[in-house]
Amino acid sequence: MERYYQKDIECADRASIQAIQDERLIKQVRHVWEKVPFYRHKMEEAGLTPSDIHSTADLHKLPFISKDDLKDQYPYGLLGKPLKECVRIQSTSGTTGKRVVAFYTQHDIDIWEECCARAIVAAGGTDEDVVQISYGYGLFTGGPGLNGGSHKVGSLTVPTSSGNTDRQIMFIMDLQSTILCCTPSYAAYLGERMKEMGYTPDQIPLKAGIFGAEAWSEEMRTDIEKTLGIKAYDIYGLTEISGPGVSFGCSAQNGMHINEDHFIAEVIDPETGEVLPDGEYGELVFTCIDKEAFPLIRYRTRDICYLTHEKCSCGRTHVRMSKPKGRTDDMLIIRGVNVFPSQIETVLMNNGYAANYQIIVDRVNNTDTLDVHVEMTPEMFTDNLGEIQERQNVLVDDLKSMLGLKAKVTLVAPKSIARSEGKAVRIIDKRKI
Ligand code: DLL
Repeated sequence: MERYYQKDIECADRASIQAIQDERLIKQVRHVWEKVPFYRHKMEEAGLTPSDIHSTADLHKLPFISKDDLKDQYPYGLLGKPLKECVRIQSTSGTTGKRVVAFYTQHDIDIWEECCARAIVAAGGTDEDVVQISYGYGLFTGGPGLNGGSHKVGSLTVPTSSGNTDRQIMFIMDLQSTILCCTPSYAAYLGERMKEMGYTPDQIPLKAGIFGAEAWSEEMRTDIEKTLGIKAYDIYGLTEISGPGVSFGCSAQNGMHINEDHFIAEVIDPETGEVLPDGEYGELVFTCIDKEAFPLIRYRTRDICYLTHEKCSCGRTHVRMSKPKGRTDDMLIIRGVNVFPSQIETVLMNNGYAANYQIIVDRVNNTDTLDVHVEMTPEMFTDNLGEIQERQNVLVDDLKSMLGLKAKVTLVAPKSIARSEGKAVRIIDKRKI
């Protein structure tokens, strides 16, 4: 039977959700107009005052904000509350330029942790579970967010943080952990390591995993579920909007429910800014309607997905977002063709490879090159060059039909590509170096 952390709101009818959103949006717009000069200027530039926003139907009138705005306002420019009311910051793992620093009041933290609790309960978590959190703790939101959610559910929380793989496995086995929270790439690595150590899925006490923080394919989900003997749930979020739990997967494993009592989602055409209907891929945009310290309005996430209001078999009524197929800034343009790394991953996994690969893009004699390095699995490992060549050819053909582009494929030995304990680094774009 499906269980919920906050059934009344998670399964509320559309009219009730709409009413909550309308009321909170109006209040939030007034709040940022009064407290955050940045928003007042933006609204004035667009010829708007708070009295122009009567409901969510007026949301489209408000200007977008982007990561560049966040960088320009770093660190305190977007604060919606005095510093003395803020109790925490978290920050992005971004490697380029200034980091994004997000602020939280105690109220913001409570809401964030409730969102994570919803995700844990949706994955079957109860106060009898042992929840091992192998997302990084610290500035990254993964560890702290799920830690808070696990406390709210009343589960026994095991804050291992990321890394030290053999110790992770010792805790899984000794404490009989039932729910694992980490990035999908780290889950795959833990599975690989446990298999090497001789554990079979039925010996592994885990029953569910809550995996997110990076794009991962359905094929990778199936793979992880098989090796660890679990059901794998997706979880999505971003530091700017609070962290994990902005949306989460349910028993239907078909998209993620966005916590609509806190966030209004839109999908827009990234070129024109036009709002797109359900089912159409575009850039996801969020408006936080009850955030106090860091109230982002129409924030462009750069994540590419679509929304659906179709009824979900789990009983939750909140809109679902599809698995993000990548980010606008992850999309590679190779010889004019748009390529998402997730498409390459799908081809590899459909051919029996694990998600241990690297995509190397370069420009040689003014022509873009796409090189895919992929590890053979231990079972397929061979030094028979003919066989390797044959396997490479199959991948080249399949990539050609998926991408419409010729790639070079190099099969490499098992374990020769570095494993990641957090978000995997899979793209090396030498054109940018
Ligand atoms: O990754 C928050 C998080 C932690 C989410 C733990 C889930 C679990 P950032 O480091 O700010 O925050 O990165 C946010 O990661 O814009 C997406 O591009 C990507 N992302 C997050 N979750 C998913 C997911 C955390 N389930 C960025 N599928 C987002 C695909 C995801 N991409």
